[in-house]
Amino acid sequence: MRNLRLVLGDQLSRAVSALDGLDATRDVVLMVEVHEETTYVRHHRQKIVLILSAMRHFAAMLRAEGIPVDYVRLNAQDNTGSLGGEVRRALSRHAADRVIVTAPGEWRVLAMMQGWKEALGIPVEIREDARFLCTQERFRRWAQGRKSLRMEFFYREMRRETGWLMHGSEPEGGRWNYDSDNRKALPENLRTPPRRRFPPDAVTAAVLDLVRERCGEHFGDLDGFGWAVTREDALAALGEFVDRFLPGFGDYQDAMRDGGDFLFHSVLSPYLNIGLLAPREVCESALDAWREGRAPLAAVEGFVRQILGWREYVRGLYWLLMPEYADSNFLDAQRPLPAFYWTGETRMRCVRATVEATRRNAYAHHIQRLMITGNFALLTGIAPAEVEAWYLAVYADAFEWVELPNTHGMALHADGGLLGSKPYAASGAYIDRMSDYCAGCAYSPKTKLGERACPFNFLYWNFLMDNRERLAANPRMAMPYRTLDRMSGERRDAIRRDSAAFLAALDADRMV
Ligand code: FAD
Ligand code: DLZ
Ligand code: SF4
Repeated sequence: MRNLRLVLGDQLSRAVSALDGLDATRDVVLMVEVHEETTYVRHHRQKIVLILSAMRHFAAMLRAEGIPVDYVRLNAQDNTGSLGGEVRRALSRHAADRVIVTAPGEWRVLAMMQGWKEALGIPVEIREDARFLCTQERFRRWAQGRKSLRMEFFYREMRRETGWLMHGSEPEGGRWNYDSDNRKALPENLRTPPRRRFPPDAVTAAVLDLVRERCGEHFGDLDGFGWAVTREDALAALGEFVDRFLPGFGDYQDAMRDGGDFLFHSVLSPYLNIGLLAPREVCESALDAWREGRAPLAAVEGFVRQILGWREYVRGLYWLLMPEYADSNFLDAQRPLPAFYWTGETRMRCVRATVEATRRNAYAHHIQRLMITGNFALLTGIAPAEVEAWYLAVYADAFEWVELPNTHGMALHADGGLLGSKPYAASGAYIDRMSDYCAGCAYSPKTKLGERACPFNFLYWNFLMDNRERLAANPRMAMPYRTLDRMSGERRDAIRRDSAAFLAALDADRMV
């Protein structure tokens, strides 16, 4: 039997299930660069370069092992531009008896693949993606019959199952979660060492030219492209993170600084998500650092929780709840996405800095995504689908299985609280405490009303007023509603007035 084995641009792992049992004397691996995948959202140009260059390097690595690879480039003559079209064309070249794929990371692509069997008239085997620490079946079992699907409970089960940071049946150090130690603001004089970049080789240089030529309309700088595009370099990035940044990871996990693009974060998500690194080896590197006394428990627990907890949990939820999940709109948010999400042209320094960092790097760290661009979209009622398309496009690590639950659930509360027990809504005081943005802003975080007032201040209370019926019964919202109710009617009117003026300016595309 001759198998055509399709490997997608985010499946670049030698251990991917589509390659299990491969017979190099008969089988062919198919990899295709297609217009459809580069444009279903207008991805950041660095994301496209990262994926296409990593695909080309991965194909070269397989060939060096003696595996036949049929690789179709984006600008190849006759490229049909779609995954389905290219599989069909490849079948006519290779007379295969069966197509083997690993399940993709997006519902959209899975639905497409499920139609191939009939469309191509040949068996199509869709294998489970085994690159995760929790199988879909295991997650379903955990979720079944539970009233609350909170991450923290899932995480504890995963800790017990892996034995990571466990002392018998108890968590190491006596606590499951060290988050309360992880909320420090950055001391002003603390400098983070610069991040290693990986200069483009000839393969990446060719892809950079291709993307410059074909994706001129897409968002994002290409100058200074420095992502690792091979497993070897991704491992070097992991080593650098564990040695130099992991010890500070916990303390400053929620901090933000203008120009501090990466701080103590790992910047490993693109490598994890496209297959250059495996979650197990990343966690084990961090655990080794703790065992050897090179990183404190709070930092390592915080880091492992992001991968063993959050990453596995959002993936489990995505496949449990899709496709209906994407359609919910609990807060009935309908506003279009403001143009400054693309241009950065706003007087709000925190938003401008986050958009500019995103444009420079195809990366922003979690708190920028959640508490700046996410929080602003939540408070101003931007339509979930528009916000989600933006996040899916602009980040190098964005694939729907991980982007959607984070945006739809965590940032926008569009799922009504399945993922987070309350909306992550915050006023300027929070941003001021966790960042240096406010010092250089046209607005003042200390001013609550009027022209100089930080928009997050009045928009926060306006959001609570607008959504009282939906949120007031939530026990975790009781305190803010009590504070709101203690305000004078005059003050509430003034909040309404300033918010209406701000939102009108936003809708009219005036500078805010
Ligand atoms: P670190 O802070 O160093 O964390 C370590 C690793 O933990 C990350 O590499 C990542 O693999 C994992 N992780 C951390 N937080 C999460 C989380 N909430 N969900 C899943 N995995 C997590 N992450 C993506 O990988 N792709 C996305 O498209 C994406 N979209 C997001 C959208 C919004 C609105 C928000 C609030 C978060 C989103 N995240 C997404 C989660 C998180 O912001 C990124 O994983 C993180 O910023 C990646 O940077 P890092 O590798 O430096 O992470
Ligand atoms: C994101 C992306 C891009 C930009 N280009 C390609 C491509 O040309 N070929 C490919 O196989 N995959 C690409 N990808 C990744 C896919 O979009 C991804 O596999 C699906 O979204 C499923 O997660
Ligand atoms: Fe952002 Fe408000 Fe601070 Fe300006 S004052 S940086 S808008 S939080």
